[in-house]
Amino acid sequence: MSAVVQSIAAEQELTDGFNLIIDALKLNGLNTIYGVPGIPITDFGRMAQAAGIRVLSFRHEQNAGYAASIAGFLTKKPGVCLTVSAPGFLNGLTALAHATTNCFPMILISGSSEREIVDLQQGDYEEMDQLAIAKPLCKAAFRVLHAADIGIGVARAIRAAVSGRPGGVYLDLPAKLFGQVMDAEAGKNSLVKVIDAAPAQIPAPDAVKRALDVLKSAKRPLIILGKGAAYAQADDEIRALIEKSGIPFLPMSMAKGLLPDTHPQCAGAARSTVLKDADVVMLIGARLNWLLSHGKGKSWGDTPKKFIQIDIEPKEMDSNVEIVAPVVGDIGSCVSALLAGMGGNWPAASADWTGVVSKKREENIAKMAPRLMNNNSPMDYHGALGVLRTIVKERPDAILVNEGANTLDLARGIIDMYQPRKRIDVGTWGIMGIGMGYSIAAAIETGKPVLAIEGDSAFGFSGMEVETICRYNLPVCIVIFNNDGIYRGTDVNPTGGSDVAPTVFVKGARYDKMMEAFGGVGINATSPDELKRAVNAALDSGKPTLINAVIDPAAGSESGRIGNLNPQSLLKKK
Ligand code: ADP
Ligand code: TPW
Ligand code: MG
Repeated sequence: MSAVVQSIAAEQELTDGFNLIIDALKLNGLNTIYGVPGIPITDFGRMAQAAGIRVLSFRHEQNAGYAASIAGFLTKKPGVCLTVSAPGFLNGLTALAHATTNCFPMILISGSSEREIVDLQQGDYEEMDQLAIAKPLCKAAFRVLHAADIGIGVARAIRAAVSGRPGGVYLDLPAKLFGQVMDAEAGKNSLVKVIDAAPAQIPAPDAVKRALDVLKSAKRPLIILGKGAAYAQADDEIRALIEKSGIPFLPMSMAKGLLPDTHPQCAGAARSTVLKDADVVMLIGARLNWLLSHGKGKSWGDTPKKFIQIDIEPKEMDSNVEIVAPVVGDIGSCVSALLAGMGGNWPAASADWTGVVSKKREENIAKMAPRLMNNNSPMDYHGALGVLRTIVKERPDAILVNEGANTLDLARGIIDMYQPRKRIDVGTWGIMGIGMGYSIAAAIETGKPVLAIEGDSAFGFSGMEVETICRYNLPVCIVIFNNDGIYRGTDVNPTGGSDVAPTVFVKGARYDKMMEAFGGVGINATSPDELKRAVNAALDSGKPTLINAVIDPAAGSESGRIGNLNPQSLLKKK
């Protein structure tokens, strides 16, 4: 209780903004806050901690924001990020936009300066019209001016974040609100426990029938699972649909593990074949954006396709190509309705087609296998990822965080996942900087060990949070694929000048020493064998560990797997 409240408490039970916000969050099961303290939210953080909320302090708001965003993905509850005004708010805003883009529920709560001064632009401490700036970058934005409206404000933020297509919500709390006092009983009554925050959205029976008719007509069907399917937590229904239909499935990056990548119907290792040759494609919680080449062009081949799409967002339909069977609703309800409609004797996908897919898949896996077993030093990507692949197989409940270019693309292809929501990565934007925020939130929200596989450049975006990882003693093992730079460490400055090329970093950097600075374990690994020993030791001990994995600077390729998107390549194509 703040001093003001205590002094008046004798006559009348009072409460204040601080307590009402805390009570509103707790009432709705939001028990963790990721943030950075400062005016005007320092005391709020202290009081929240005192009231039993877990308040995790970061070194930069962007990382706290990414942590909140992935907490939302992992739990289906909005992750909460707390920042100070103007600069802190802006630092958190990238993560809020990221959450919205990726359809993760998140609430960014920022303290803000005095409205009267901000609106007259009179130059307050950290003055900024935050609400206006946040609006175009999130799903919804609200400001609370009166303590009596805190309950409603928090309720609206929660509903906006998790209902329908999930996304980021901004909640603006001006400094004055925190100290506002009101009658405790009235305050308690003003709080709202949100009932059924993300109501089921049942698909129309016609839409389900239409989808089943199209599916039945298919000769070479394919199911694509996206991270919306992972988010939905309808794991059993999705598995039943896939196994009952016998249709090959292709998991998008963060949908890997929804069914094991080793499942006989998994077409991950036959991606180009299934995209080219399928005649009916059912998308479940995946958008036809750049990650799927917009559903057209060379990678989709010449076979005419019919698309079925399951998504909670009706506006997603026909976004890139015609969707002949849109099924709008939440994935759990839609997949259950499809299963019910399939009845007892649904014809399994033709053995001709599934045979072609399995053959391709086995060929590709066999081709890759010897490269994964090399013990070269310095390591190449395949040698290093070969051992990490085995470690993940042996520890399927560990959470894998992954960012970089080559480090991302090759790890995604090589490391099989076995359980849902165990792979979290750069997402829809291909963003660098999620690494440490995601690792922290994954450890906090799930209690499972975390293995972060990071490009040396990617790591740099959030590297200071290794202190946070050590401070909270989290079971996070970071492996840095250190190839001395972005994509490769071998570029040279064409002018011969003393500046190195823009993609090149300090040669032979020892990132492991950063971890030692904060009391964590740091290890330099120069061969796959050393890497294997170090990762296993880290995951066994649960101690914060950073392994500097020395990778041949010449091993990678420009932009990893998406070099074709570089303007130079686009010019050449024309
Ligand atoms: P990926 O990158 O894995 O292909 P996307 O982020 O492009 O996946 O697509 C996720 C889709 O899932 C979004 O269009 C979103 O509207 C949808 N989605 C998210 N949650 C649900 C849900 N519970 N039910 C139905 N659709 C959902
Ligand atoms: C926020 C552009 C894409 S990948 C990458 C950058 C800078 C780093 C690649 O190097 P890394 O991996 O991590 O060492 P590797 O194995 O290939 O050497 N800023 C943001 N997001 C993106 N995507 C970039 C820049 C980029
Ligand atoms: Mg690199």
